[in-house]
Amino acid sequence: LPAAAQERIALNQDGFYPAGPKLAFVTGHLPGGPFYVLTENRADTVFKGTLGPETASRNSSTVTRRADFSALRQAGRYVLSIPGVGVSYAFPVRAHAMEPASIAALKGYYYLRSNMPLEVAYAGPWQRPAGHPDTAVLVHASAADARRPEGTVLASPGGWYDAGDYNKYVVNSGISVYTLLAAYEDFKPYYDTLRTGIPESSNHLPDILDEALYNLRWMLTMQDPQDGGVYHKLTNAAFDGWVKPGATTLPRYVVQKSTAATLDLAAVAAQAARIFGAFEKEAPGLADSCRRAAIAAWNWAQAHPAVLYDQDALNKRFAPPISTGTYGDNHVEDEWFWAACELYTTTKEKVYRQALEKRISLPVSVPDWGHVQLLGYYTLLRTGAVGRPALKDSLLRLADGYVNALQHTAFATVMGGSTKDFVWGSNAVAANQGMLLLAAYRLTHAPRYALAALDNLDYLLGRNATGYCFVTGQGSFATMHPHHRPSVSDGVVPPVPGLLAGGPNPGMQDHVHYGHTAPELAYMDDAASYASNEIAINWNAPLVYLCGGIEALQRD
Ligand code: 9MR
Repeated sequence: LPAAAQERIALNQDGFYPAGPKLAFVTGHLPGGPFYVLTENRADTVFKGTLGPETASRNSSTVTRRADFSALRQAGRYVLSIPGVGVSYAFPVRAHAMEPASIAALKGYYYLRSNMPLEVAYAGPWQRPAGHPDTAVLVHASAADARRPEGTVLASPGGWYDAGDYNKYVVNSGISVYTLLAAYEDFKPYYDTLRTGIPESSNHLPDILDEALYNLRWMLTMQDPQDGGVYHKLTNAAFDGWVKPGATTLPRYVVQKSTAATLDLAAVAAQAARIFGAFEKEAPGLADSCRRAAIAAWNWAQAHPAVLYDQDALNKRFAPPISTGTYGDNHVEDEWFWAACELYTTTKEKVYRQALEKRISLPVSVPDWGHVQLLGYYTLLRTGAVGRPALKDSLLRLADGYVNALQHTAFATVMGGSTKDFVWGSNAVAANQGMLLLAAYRLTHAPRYALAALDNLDYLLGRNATGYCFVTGQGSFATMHPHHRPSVSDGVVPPVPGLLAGGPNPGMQDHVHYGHTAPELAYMDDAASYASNEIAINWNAPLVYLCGGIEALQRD
């Protein structure tokens, strides 16, 4: 059958839980009528249903009809057959259906590690030598001070590459590490035994903590030990070409310290101090170092409450000019709030309580690297450090708004309820909505929230207007050409696995011709499309949370 028929039947290509909901959506005008679920060899029809009414999407001219086969509970491998359209990709119904994605998404970070060789035993065909060592990084003119003048050589090794490029950014690391650590805090029994096949899998720390630690240790090196301030990023002056990790020997710089980077480090270091306190034997002294780093960062921020990272302004004053990712955030009240929440939760000190109280009524929204208010809410609600019904109320209000809108969308997902969802990195919007919905579920145990979270995971794994599974190496029809330098330069046909593509983005800032301009279709599986097909640490993190959280809840 032509691929087109398969792509018209949009469903979670990784499959379904036996007792869970099972929805597929067929796109394009159809008269309606029956649909069938057949065994993969097509010998038996195991389910017959009727397509739902035609629904128009708000985000493109796509129309859909729903095929609901939730009543099929028998484990197996199946295809969906729709007369007049064709047959879907084969998919399983099985226990632990989201486990492969859960493991792959977490393992995705291993492949982003910058300064260690990826060995064949762990990396398979994606093995490679170590990338950028970052043992001799220069202090950029924008970061120079009397103690560390321009050109001072620092060591800042380790950490993940941010995305498809080879730079390392503290702001983006903040939300990414938080989200992995939050997954651990929220689903501890699940992660205590989850192994992803990394070099540390045989040690006594859960793999998710080993992975988060790989980046956290790097973040700590970005802090000036003298004053507690944190450099905004470690970067080339300009992006590398399509080269292998570490192949270029261009100078690397740490640039100006910023309040956002410093508060982000304060937040995750405080969070880590809490978590690693339970692992004193496995990671001696770590909790204590993290706690001290967090407090020092906070104190620097107190003295520099709004030092923003403005790359254009910086380039007018300093050389060489820096043209890599900015993560410039010109509103840091939410970073203040989040850092205060983490520090208060960990230390119980009054100053942090006062700082968070001052900002507790700021608006909340689904998090991204520049909007972190809700991360503080998650922490306060998880730990009960501040007992305030209003926190729970506003989180639930946000979640209810989503759940109520869901039934009217063409793919019955929270994602796409608003055209505004389709930004650069829209797939992370879907994943972060899922994380919020799981938080709502954990607070209420109302199934509608967990089900809506699973709907969004279905979206990411194929139940969307493009028909793509957006996680490399998962599903049947997944992203193959991410904007990811290692994947492009390694000579291996399949891309590095477990990475979430950015997703539909009608902004199309890369000026690539996508073939579609409508919000939910503005996606191009082409390495040139950095605005729709890059990968990034802050996009994978909520995917890890969502897959792991759903798997964990299935087992409860
Ligand atoms: O994820 C970032 C997105 O929110 C911004 O709109 C975009 C443009 O500034 O940058 C994205 O982040 C990129 C970063 O700047 C550099 N590394 C790759 C990131 C993902 O595209």
